[in-house]
Amino acid sequence: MPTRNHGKSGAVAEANHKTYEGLTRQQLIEIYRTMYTSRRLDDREILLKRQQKIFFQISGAGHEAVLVAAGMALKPAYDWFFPYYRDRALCLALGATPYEMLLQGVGAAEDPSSGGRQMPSHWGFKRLNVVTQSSCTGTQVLHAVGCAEVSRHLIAHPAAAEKVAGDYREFKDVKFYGDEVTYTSIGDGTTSEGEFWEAMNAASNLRLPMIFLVEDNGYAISVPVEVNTSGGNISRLVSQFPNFHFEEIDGTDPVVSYAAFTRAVAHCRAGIGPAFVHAHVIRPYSHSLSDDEKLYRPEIERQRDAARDPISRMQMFLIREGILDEKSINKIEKEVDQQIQEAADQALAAAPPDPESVMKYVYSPDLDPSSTAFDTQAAVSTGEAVRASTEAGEKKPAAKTMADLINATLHDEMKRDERIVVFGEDVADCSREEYLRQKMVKGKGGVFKLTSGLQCEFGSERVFNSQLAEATIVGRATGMAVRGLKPVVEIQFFDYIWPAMMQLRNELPVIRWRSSNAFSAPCVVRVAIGGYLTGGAIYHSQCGESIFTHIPGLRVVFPSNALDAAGLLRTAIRCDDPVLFLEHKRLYRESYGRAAYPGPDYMIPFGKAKVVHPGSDVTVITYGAVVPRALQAVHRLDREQGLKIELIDLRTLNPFDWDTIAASVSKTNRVIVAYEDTLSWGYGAEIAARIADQLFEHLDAPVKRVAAKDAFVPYQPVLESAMLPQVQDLYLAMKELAEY
Ligand SMILES: Cc1ncc(C[n+]2csc(CCOP(=O)(O)OP(=O)(O)O)c2C)c(N)n1
Ligand SMILES: [Mg+2]
Repeated sequence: MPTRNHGKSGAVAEANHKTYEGLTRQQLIEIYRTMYTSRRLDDREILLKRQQKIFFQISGAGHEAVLVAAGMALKPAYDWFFPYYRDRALCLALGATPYEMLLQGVGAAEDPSSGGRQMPSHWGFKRLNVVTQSSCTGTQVLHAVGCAEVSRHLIAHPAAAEKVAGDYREFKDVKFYGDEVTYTSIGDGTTSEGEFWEAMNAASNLRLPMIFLVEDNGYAISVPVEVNTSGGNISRLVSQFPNFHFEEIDGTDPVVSYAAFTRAVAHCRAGIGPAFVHAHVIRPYSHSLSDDEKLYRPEIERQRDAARDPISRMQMFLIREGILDEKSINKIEKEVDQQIQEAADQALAAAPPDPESVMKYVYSPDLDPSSTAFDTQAAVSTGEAVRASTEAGEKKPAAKTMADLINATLHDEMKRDERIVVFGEDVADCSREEYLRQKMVKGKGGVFKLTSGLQCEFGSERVFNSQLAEATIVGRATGMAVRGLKPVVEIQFFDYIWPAMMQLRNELPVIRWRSSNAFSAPCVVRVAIGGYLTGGAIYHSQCGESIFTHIPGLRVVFPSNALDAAGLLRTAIRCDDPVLFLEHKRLYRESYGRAAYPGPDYMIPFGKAKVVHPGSDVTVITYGAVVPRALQAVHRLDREQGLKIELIDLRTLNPFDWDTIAASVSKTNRVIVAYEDTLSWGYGAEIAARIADQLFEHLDAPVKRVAAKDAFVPYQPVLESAMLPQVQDLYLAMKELAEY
């Protein structure tokens, strides 16, 4: 532990050995050097922006002292960091260089944070464990929660850290020491985001080894702190969260900040719980170069801030304590300026990225889920085999529902891969384990029972109930996946996926691309989706898959039967990309599409459609719960009219199987795209547009869509039937198109 010494120095010899909250005189000089480097880098970037040599600037000015202190109290490449855009001085203290930072400013190919893809000050340094960040205020705190949980998991399951050939684990290093701490930071305004409160609640409840730093500069762009924070002080509002160590400090003083961080780190490393450091800082350079604070802050207030500028305060401190004189300060400053000049010259000469590279790293470059590696045979006879073996007089394997096979697949995959954790709302058998142990209850295992028995089999630290907070479910999963776990999480109803939308649009699928493949977050988000429930109504019947297929980087899967669900879920788990796995509630226990369990290695590659019914007159392209409905119509048309309709089940929506579509439409020359979601702007719009674009000369009739009406799914069954596409609608559309 560092010695504490608050007294004024006496004799010279004593002064030389004096420490300041454990910091030596040499360390204080280094702190000043780093603080000054941070400020001068901001100044240089501002100049470069004004010269139009870089394209954006946001500064860390005024925040340097607390950030250098944090960087010194924590360990790069050992602890984990989820910072925000003001954290330049933290990254410098951890070991990032001015040159690396300026590479991001110019958008160079060699920019280690993003390869020219992100604005400057969007930190990401893989070698230091500084994890890629977005521009969204507050999303990173939930990743930090997930990251902080990982050490605990790995202590209990060391095999989970091992590399295993043949799936995503081959490409996903897992580093852990056991007592590492996760750091995350946000501004005062960002404490108003729900994700901040969700993260505080999770960290507190789980006693996670993580530090929240709030860099309170009194403003969120032009909005003062009292507007964002009731009573104007965030420390007061969070003070009742259990298990926390709290610090409220003058963040313009590096010595005070270092002492606070040392105590916070000790609390976290000891495994007692999280820490909250509320640092009062200043913001001398407006919000960004696009902002002029004179429009909303009077001169007097700006002068008050200027008097607390950490750079000049630290200079005065060093002189007052006899650590440096003016001459030596000037010398340091000259050295730093020289270093920045050289770094800037070098960065400006750095090569830009190759325009051809822009599509790289949307998905894993290592593992393609549509490859033959994911095309495996069932170990036992399943659906199709049932009929053949029955004919041969063999014993018929039990036909299981989609719910059964998803459960069995989860079970086998958890057994195979200790990196898998399962969480969500109600997914555990019973959070109060003693009830299970004493056999007082049977256990729930999901509102649809899809995760039933998993907690009993694999333990409460691998299968658990999350808080009722969808952003937390996806955000935590993202943080875990960044560090190498494989979360398979559940969103209880598609209708309630929306609180997680920020995480699902701006974080999870973007991490690989925006970090130029330095980081990735392969995980699976299972979601119960769809209607036809008779009484499901507006908030238990939604579809909306096209909203997610519109997101690059996210695989989207939508099986229509039990066997496909098993094979596709296994591919989702073993692949190296984030996957949204949509499970139709109506199909969970449908008699259509039941099958025997295909064994623990059965996989279906993504992007391979299935021709459910061959035909030559019309092609129908669909997926999910419309498949069995369309099949009924197909059989009826065959019986009544002798029409041969080719029915294609897409099975996966991103990627989708264009080859099968093209081959079929080229043969039938007539095509319907059918889907359960609302008609306009739906998934079928893209398929129809591509057909019109690329298969125009093969068409003998207009491309048709059959879908739900453009409203909401109602409660009363007659209204529900009127809203969603029915067998009769499909029948009429097929007949009409065949006759066109
Ligand atoms: C979710 C989200 N909403 C709005 C913005 C636009 N925005 C960027 S920074 C900012 C203010 C942040 O203030 P604060 O949290 O106090 O941090 P500071 O910039 O003052 O350090 C806003 C509104 C954003 N980036 N993300
Ligand atoms: Mg602020």
